[in-house]
Amino acid sequence: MNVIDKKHIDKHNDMHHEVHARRWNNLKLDRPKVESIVDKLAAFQVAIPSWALGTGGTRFGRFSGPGEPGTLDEKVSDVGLLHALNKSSGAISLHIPWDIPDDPLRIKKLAESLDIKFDAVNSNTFQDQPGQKHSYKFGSLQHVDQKVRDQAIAHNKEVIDYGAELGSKSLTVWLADGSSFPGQLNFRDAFENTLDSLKQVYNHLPSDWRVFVEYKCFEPNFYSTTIADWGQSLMLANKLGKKAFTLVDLGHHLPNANIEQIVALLLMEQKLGGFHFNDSKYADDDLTTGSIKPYQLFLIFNELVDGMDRNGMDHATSLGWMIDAAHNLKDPLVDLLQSVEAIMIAYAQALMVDREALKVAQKNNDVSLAQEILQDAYRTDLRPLVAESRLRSGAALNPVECYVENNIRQKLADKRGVDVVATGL
Ligand code: PSV
Ligand code: MN
Repeated sequence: MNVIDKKHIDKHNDMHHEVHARRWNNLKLDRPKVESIVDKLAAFQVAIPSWALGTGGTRFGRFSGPGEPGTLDEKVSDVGLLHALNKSSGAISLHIPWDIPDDPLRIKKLAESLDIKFDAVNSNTFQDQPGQKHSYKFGSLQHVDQKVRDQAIAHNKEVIDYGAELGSKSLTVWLADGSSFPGQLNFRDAFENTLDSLKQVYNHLPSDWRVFVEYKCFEPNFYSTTIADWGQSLMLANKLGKKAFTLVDLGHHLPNANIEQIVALLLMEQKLGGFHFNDSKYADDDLTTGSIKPYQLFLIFNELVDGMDRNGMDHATSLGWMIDAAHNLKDPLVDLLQSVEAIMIAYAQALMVDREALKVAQKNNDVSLAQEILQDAYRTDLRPLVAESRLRSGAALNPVECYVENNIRQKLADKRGVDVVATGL
């Protein structure tokens, strides 16, 4: 028996319909443009990372929650559950070897039955696995020893092969490689080794695949990271070729970095490939998207919409949209629903920006008016629009409320027990 099905969702929608209809009608009266945005929101899908379905830990400890998914089948089912509730989470992103599909056909079928696709596959050379021949303690694709590099290259190729069996179309490479002390590493050699290794991975990509090169300014290394920022990622992507792109993870920047500007320029270069959504106060905090800096999220979407439109890109399919978060305190499924909601709201607000008026204000150096235009979109409550789009897609008007009303976590705990710990960080 499914823990949630159509009849639960219909019941929830019936209960909340009257209030929703009033809010939606008022919004439509005030902002007729909203009707033209409904379908764009419905098409926009955000992939769920397989490693965010369990309770994440910090290096100080981990406090697991009840009913965590103990198998890949259960992880796919959890994403199916999210997708049933919001119809915006129709994809899962796997991390290998945390989620090796033992029987790809079975997993594929399960995913299809839940309307779930396989988004980017992620390699992991930031941890040693039991029985592994060479250690990644001093890096992987950058390593001074060719044997270690070869092992990491082979792993990335293997990840591509797993992904191909499931229907993925992209590989995301994030490297922990770097150094923690001055003098430990020759920067140039590390970069060149990484490039050389990535070239071999790139050559293994099927013709319709893309590789996303993720960057991160620090952590786990504290002095240098070999792919530390968008410049270094872009250099690699440019040298690798047309199937290589930069991936922006919102938590991977130094404090106050202007991420919206980075996004605008990467789109100008046609080199933005993927996105990892999360939020943070200090660094790579992996908090719920939109929970700390919702205005920044809106400004990023404002540039995304502007840049994708200028390039003639399809908003829903041209980039790999994904959440990359960890849930130490909240129920991971509720947290993911909240992240997707924040993403949808920011996207809707960006679609509401009066771009013609903004262009004129920019031409006239009318700084105040430019700000008014952006904030007019940002300060409009578009929650009824996002809910209406969900309603028309057959999802719940309020996914979090529907989840709570139906005691879903309790049902999962009854099925799976309270002691399972999901794989991940
Ligand atoms: C690294 O911090 C990262 O953002 C990369 O995307 C990893 O693949 C993911 O988190 C999970 O560790
Ligand atoms: Mn990431």
